[in-house]
Amino acid sequence: MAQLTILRYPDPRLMKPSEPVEVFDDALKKLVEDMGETMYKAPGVGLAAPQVNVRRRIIVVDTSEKRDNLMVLINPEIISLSEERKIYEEGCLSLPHIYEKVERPAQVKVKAQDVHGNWFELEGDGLLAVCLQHEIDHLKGTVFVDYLSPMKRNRIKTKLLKEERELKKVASTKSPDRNKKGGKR
Ligand code: GNR
Ligand code: NI
Repeated sequence: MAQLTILRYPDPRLMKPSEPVEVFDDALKKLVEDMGETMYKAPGVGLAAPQVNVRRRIIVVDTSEKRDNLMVLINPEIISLSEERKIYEEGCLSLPHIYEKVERPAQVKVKAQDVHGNWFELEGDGLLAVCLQHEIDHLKGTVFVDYLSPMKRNRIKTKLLKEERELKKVASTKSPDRNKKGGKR
């Protein structure tokens, strides 16, 4: 088991579409396990492979109260969306501490493959419906802030980039390697 590094918005790798999974092997099972561990540790209710720098159509979701119901969806596709819509305050592990209201269909039906390649269907409402749509968006390269106004999105982008610069500064002054290769002090 291993924890994976989660990419932060606006990393361009989060904006690229993912490719379908074609081989259902042990490497896929290992990746899915590591994604589950990464999601629980974060903690989050979902995680998409592109968030951990893997451009494949793989998501993991657990919206259960006890956090004991890991769902794995490979090559997920939305089959139907309800007319009814709901507004939900969304967050994303790739945009730490950013929460904004997003309106989406309230119910969703999805088909996906399990780790063995067997197809199944899943229906969700409430947080599960939000989460499934949010994760499947990641596979298209879409992040929830793409639904906000350009002004709001830019404010968020600037804030996260500034935070990232601060994080890098702290990391470089704490690193024991800072004297090597002319690293900044
Ligand atoms: O952990 C998460 N919480 C969440 C809350 C409201 C709407 C969507 C989500 S998904 C998010 C984890 C994540 O970033 N998945 O891509
Ligand atoms: Ni997300």
